[in-house]
Formats: sequence, structure tokens, C-alpha cells
Amino acid sequence: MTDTETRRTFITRASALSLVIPGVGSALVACSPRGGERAETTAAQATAAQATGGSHNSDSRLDSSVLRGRAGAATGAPVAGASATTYHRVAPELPALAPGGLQRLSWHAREAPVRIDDTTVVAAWTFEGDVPGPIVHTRVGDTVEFTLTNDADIPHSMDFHAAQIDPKQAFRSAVKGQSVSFSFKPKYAGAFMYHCGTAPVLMHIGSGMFGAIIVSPRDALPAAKEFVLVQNEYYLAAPANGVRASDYQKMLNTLPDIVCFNGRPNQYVKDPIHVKLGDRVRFWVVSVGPSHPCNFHIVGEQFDTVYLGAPPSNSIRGVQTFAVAPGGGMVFDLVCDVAGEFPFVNHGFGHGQKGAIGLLVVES
Ligand SMILES: [Cu+2]
Repeated sequence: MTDTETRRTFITRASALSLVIPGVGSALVACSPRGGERAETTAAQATAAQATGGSHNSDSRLDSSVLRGRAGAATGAPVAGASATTYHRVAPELPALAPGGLQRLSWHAREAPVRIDDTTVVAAWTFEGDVPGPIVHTRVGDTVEFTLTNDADIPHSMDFHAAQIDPKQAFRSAVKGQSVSFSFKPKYAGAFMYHCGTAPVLMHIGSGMFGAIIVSPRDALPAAKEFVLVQNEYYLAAPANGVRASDYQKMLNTLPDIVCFNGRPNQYVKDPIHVKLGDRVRFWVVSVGPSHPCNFHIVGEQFDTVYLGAPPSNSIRGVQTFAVAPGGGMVFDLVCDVAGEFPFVNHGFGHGQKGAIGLLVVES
């Protein structure tokens, strides 16, 4: 066995070990206000629903804190046949900009089984059926027109960190069958998080409702091979019918079972990212948490430039490791002038060991 194979085997085994931690409770099906005809929710409707539901909601107008008092219960419901869900690698490449300066997005919030490795299917709450949700790529000053339709039994919402907008209106929750629409023009460039903002936010992010919106500056950055890495944590209950629900008590305790990039532990160790010698490589790194940072580091390399916010401003040079706070994003450039296999890791190694690691292969 080569050194590389040994390292990959160790990493995979170490990650697999983290999956046997026993979970708490079994699946829970949350009750919630039921939506009627598909319709735009209004603030009045939402407020009325909140009043009748008697639920607290700090930053949106409906919530799922109907779960209050059931701490320790797992969230999400096992889905029939979910264990047959197939695995797919999440493409890390930054997608092209939408033409014409307009990005129209019509997404659905729904529950879905997501296979994150050979042994684990998560009963996830999702945007568009996957974890993370789709990568959005826009540009400073362009327009994002967004509609979220909720197909799920509990309320959900959307909070774009790239927007400056009244959150009580735009980020309000929709009940089943209803939609919320809003638009915005990003003011700053950067790697931004999006997530469901329905309370308790911890539960909605922890169950899979997150992703990245990448905002490029008007004046292009140096040409690069560009990739997006979204780091998240999973807090999972014991398997039931081949599926693992999320465990809210574990989320509160902030001791994750898995920490990973783009929703799958070790996926870029199994199937690395390839670039060519001489390439400039740009990682747009978003740490969605819900509770831990990504201490981003590339073994055997140094970052030529790290943009702390709004590239091309706020840059620092010659960096080994930089922490991306939960709820934050940064841009990491390196120039690949050495060939080889370079592990990119969360250098908080308790979390790197749980799956937040991948390989960048620089081909000569
Ligand atoms: Cu949600």
C-alpha cells in the first residue's frame, strides 16, 4: 500500500468510526400549520399564523418551535426506500454567471433522503432536494429574483447573506404549499452563505438547509480555476430503516458526528479536484456551521492571497491557515507552482478527521 493509499484508508476509517456514535431518539414528524392553495404569504397571514401557533420566531414570521419541549428528539422523517438512495459527488466547480445580469431562481424546500457516503443516508431538509443547495453565482449589482415554494410539512424560509433587505418581509417563512418571493442586488463581492432562517435556525441549518451564493466583483479577479467549498456539520441519530435523522440535542451540544465539504465526508479524497501546474486556484469557502468554523489550510501550499471580504479589497498575502467563521465566507487563492497531491483540510483536526478534508491534485 502506498503512502497515499494508507492516508486515504486511514481518513476513511477514521470518518467511518465517527458514524457509530449512538444517536438519541427516533424520527419525529413535526406538526405545523397547513397551507392551503399555493399562494404568496403575506406578513399579515404570517403574523396571524404565528399568533395562532403561539410560537416564538426571532427572525422570520413562522417557525417550527412547535418542537419546543421535545429537545433530544431527532428531526426529519425517514423516507420509504431511502436506503436505496444513490450517492453522487457534488461538483465543486464555480458555475458560470447567468447571462444578462439577471439570476431567476425558483426553488422548492422539501424533505429528501441524501446519501452522503457508502454507509450513511441522511433524512435531510433541503433546498432543491440536495445538501448543500445549489451554488448560486452572481455579480455585484446584478439582480437576483428568488422564489421559494415550500413543499414540506413544516414552515421554511430563505435568508441570503448576500442581500441587504428587510428580513421580516423577505426572509419570512412559508407554510406548506405557499411561496415567498423577493429580489435583491448584491452590494459586495464575496463568498456568502444562504440558509433557512425559520426558528429554531439551528435545527433548519443542521438538517441541511444551506448553501453558497458567490458574488463576483464587477472587475474580474485574476483568471483562476474556481471552486466552491461549503463546510457543514451533521448531527445524526441512530439509523432507522437505513436512514439517519438529525438530532437536535446533539446540535445544541455542538459535538458533530461528521464535518465535511459540500455535504459529503471525504468526497474529494475519494474523487479529488484536479488542476494543472501553473494554474491559479481559487477556493470560495463558506462555513455554514451551524456552530463551527472552517480553519482552511492546504498541506504543502501557502495562499498567495486571502480575501477577507469584498474582493479585490481586504486582501492579505502569504497565508498558511485562516478561519472562516460559521455564517461567513472567504476567498482563498493559491498559485500551483509545485506538482503533487495537496490535502485541503479544516486544520481544526478534530473536524478535519470527521470528514472536512479533500485532495487537490496538481498535474504536471
Ligand atoms: Cu427550514
